Amino acid sequence: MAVLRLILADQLSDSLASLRDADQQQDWLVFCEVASEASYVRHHKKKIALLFSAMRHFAEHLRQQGWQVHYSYYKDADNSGSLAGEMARLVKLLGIDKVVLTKPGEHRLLAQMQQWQAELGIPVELLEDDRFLASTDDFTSWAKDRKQLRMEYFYREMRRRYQILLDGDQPVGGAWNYDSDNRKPAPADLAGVEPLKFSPDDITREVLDLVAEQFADHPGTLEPFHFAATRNQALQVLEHFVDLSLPLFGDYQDAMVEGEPWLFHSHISFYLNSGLLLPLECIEAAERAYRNGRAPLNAVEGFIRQILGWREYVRGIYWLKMPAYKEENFFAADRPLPPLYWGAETKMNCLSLCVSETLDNAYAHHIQRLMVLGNFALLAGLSPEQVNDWYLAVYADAYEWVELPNVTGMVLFADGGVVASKPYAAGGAYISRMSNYCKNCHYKVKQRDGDQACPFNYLYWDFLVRHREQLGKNPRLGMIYRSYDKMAVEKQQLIATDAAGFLSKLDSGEPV
Ligand code: FAD
Ligand code: DLZ
Ligand code: SF4
Repeated sequence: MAVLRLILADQLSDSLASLRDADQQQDWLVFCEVASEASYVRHHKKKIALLFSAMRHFAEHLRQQGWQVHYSYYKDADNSGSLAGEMARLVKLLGIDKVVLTKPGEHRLLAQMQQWQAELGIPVELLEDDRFLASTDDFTSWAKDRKQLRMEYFYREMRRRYQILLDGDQPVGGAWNYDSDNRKPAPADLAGVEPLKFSPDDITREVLDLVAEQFADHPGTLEPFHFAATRNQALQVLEHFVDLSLPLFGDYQDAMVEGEPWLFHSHISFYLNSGLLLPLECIEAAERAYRNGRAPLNAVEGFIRQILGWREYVRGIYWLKMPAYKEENFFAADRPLPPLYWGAETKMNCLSLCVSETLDNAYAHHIQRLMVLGNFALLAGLSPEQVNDWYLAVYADAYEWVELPNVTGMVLFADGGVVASKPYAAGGAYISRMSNYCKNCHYKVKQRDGDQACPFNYLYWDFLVRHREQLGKNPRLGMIYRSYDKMAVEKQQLIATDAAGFLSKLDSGEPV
């Protein structure tokens, strides 16, 4: 019986469930570069190049291992342009009796694939994606009967289950979480570790030409392009991080520095999410560095928490709450995404830098995504649908399972508090403390009102006042509302006037 085993762009792992019991003599391993997936949001050029190049390299790796591989190239004359179209075409072309695939990371695609058996008229088997450390069933049982789904408790269970950073059954060092040690502001001259860069080989070069030609209207800068394209290169990125950046990862995890987009972060999300790296090997590499005295506990625990905790947790939330989660809009926010997110002029230096780094690199680190780009979207009341589409398009590590809970839950509080216990809203003081962005800004971060005041300052209060009905009873915000109530009425009026003036400028398309 000939089985077609479809491998998606983010399923580039030898250990993929659908490869496990494959038959080298009869089965076909199939990759499809298709217009529908490359364009359902306007993905960053570098993201498309990264995935097409990694797919082509992985297909070659499988061919060299003796597999029959069919690869639908983007420009093939008979490429139908969609995954469903390619399945219909290839089932006939290759004489296929059955289709096997590992479940995708997006609800949209899963819903389509669940129709394929009826559409194709042959059995279609969808296997669980067991490259994650918590299955969707594990997460559902953890979530059952809990009033609150806080990441911290999920993370502790995962530490115990995988025996990570434990002494017996207790956390190494006596605490589960060293986050309070991980908030050092950036010294003025802080320079990050230069990321490992790979020169494009012939396969990548061909992909870069294709993307330049076919996706010229997509956002972002295509070259220079230095991402890893193979597992071997991705492993080098991991090793580079553990050796050079991990020791300082904790201290400067939340720091932001003008001209330093990469700092001490690992830059492995591209490879973890496309399957070139697996989560447990990254966690174990970090734990080994701690046990060998090569990195301190706050750094190692902080890094491991991101992968064993946050990454698994957001995936659990996604599958638990979809499809309704995509429609969540707790604050009924409906302001369109302003053109500054696509690089239009803004006098706000923090936003301008984070947007331009995003468009150049298809990357921004967590605090830039959360406390600058996300904080502004929250305070300005931007439409969750448009904000989600933006994050999904511009980051090379973005797939809906990970992007949506971070944006709808963590950044916009659009789920009403499933992921976060209060909105991550902040005034300019936070950005000023954690970065050197304010030094070169048109606005004055210490100024509270007037034309020169940092917009984050009045937008912060205006947001809280606008949403008092939804947030006023949140115990974590009680003190903040009390300090607003103690402000002089004139001060409260200035906040309202400045915010209204700023938002109307934003709406009229005037640079802010
Ligand atoms: P590091 O800082 O070195 O962290 C190590 C790893 O931990 C990351 O590679 C990632 O796999 C994991 N991780 C860290 N934080 C999170 C998190 N909140 N959720 C899930 N995994 C996490 N991450 C994505 O992989 N894809 C996305 O589309 C994405 N969208 C985001 C959108 C917003 C608004 C926010 C606030 C965060 C988002 N993140 C996303 C999480 C995080 O910003 C990125 O994982 C991280 O910046 C990737 O860079 P790094 O590999 O250098 O991470
Ligand atoms: C993001 C993406 C892009 C740009 N192109 C393709 C493609 O051509 N073929 C493919 O199999 N997958 C692609 N993807 C990833 C999918 O859109 C989707 O996000 C993931 O497969 C979900 O698991
Ligand atoms: Fe951003 Fe305000 Fe600082 Fe300017 S002053 S960089 S707008 S936080």
